[in-house]
Amino acid sequence: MSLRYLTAGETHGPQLTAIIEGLPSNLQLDFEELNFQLHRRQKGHGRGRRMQIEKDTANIVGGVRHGKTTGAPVALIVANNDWKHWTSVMNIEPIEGGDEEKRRVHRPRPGHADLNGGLKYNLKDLRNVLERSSARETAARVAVGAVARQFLSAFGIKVAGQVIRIGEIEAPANNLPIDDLIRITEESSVRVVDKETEEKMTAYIDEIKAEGDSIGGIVECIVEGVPIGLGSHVQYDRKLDGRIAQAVVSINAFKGCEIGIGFEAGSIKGSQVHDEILYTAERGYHRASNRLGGFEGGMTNGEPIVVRGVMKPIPTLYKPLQSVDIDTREAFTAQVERSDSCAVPAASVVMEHVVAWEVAKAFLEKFGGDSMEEIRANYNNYLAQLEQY
Ligand code: EPS
Repeated sequence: MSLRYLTAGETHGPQLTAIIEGLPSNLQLDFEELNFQLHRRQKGHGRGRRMQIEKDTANIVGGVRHGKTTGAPVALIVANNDWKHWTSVMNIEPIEGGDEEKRRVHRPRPGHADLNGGLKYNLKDLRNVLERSSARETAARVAVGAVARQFLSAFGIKVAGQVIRIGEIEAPANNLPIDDLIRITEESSVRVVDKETEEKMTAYIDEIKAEGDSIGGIVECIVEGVPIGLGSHVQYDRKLDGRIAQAVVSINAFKGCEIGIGFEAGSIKGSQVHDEILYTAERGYHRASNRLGGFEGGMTNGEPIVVRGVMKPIPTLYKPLQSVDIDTREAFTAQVERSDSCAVPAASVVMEHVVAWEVAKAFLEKFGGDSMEEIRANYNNYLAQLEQY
């Protein structure tokens, strides 16, 4: 059985819940580190008032004893502090005199799941759609990914993220060692390395917010220390780059994904794209460059995985867009609602975690075992095999 997870929960419901299955036993968990990752997702210039209400922590309620996984499913919950303001509207059981009808949503917001979800699930209260489609769910995905990240870390695999673009402002390229990248971006309110870019981006986000608008951007995730041969060329759904692309595009508001130089590969010559193969006794087989972002044939080639994702601007706008009321079928312009003007820095953290999850899953498929010790033995055996090759 391969690694899998499910999440449940609404943005204004009591909590988010996740169950992870397929983790080995004897993985030592660092709870502080888990909550640190959740905290990272809440930060970033451009976040709205909701993040002042929430203080996300992962509460593990199954599958772990005295800090170590047992091999049983790991269940975890992230409470919604905002729930206390929504108990009447969001009550699980029917209640007399509840606010459900009063707060019924019948005006679908362009760019959200509202209308499609209402039509598809035959729901006349669009709150039933928006509550689940909210990006609040990414808190659960980060919690799950943070567990995967700790698993990867036990094998020396590191994950970093950075913001590449917010609207018109692009960050200059850098080639920092991964530890420096992690440290420096953590100090930035927009998760960039360059200070001047940070200032430009924050001023730009403020401008967008003052206009009542929102802005998207591009984020990059790098995974270093990955062995050669995760994923496989033999079947479409075993290609790890394809699985990463699915995971990235499934993040709320993401519209695209690039591996390595991505779309640029369509406009330059083959000789300028492919990474030449080198061999030294010290490093074994490796590449002269990493334009293909660590993948050939759907398998890792030992170079760092480099993935980019593009996030559209958040569709909840203070500047209303035209839509149609589902009660009257008449046109209206959407009312003002609480929103983030830019969540790109937070999305960068989410992307790190969904990518970490896919890499951990592929790692377990290749070196799978029921305990960390068994996996480590399999892994070491494979590394010895590579050395002999
Ligand atoms: C979101 C709308 C806002 C965001 C929310 C995602 O929440 P609310 O509707 O309560 O104002 O704050 O993000 C989070 C709660 C979070 O944890 O990231 C949406 O509609 O997607």
